[in-house]
Amino acid sequence: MEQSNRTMQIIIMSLVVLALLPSLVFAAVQHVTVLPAPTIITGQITHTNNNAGIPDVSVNLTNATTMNVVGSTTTNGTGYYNFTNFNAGDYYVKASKIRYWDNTTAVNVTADETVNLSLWLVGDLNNNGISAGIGDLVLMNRAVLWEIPGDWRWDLNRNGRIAGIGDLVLMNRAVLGEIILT
Ligand SMILES: [Ca+2]
Ligand SMILES: [Ca+2]
Repeated sequence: MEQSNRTMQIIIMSLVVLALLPSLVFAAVQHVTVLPAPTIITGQITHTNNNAGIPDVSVNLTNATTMNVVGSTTTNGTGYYNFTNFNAGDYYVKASKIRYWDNTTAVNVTADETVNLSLWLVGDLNNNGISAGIGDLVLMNRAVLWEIPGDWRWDLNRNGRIAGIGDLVLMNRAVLGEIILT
């Protein structure tokens, strides 16, 4: 009788395992497929005027879904940076350094990616690598007089108005060496 009970127990256990098997296998497969591969982003941050690498640029990696900053680094002496060991997905790469306009780009990371960005010096309207030179002042004056169209780089006081009087005042003061445009 005891032997028969034991046999029955084994049979029931076997049936339970068999019944659970498909969901166990499914769970295992699901687990494998949702594990994204770790990826790498590398790139160089350069000057818009001569494509030379810029050192000491802050580069942030933001998850585009959660908007959490998941990585933060600084460019080396030749403007290169990298992010390692994060999951594939949608991200923003943002480069910023004082005296330069920020630059951000969206990137869909599926494998290792190269993301290069260029930075524009604030107040360098003619893009010759010198902020608040005479050529920049001439351009600002002409845009204020509506002789040429300006763009967002002409909004030095960041009030949303391109080539306004406030922007001209800032450019004048920078040309005179009273302030440094940032
Ligand atoms: Ca200039
Ligand atoms: Ca303005």
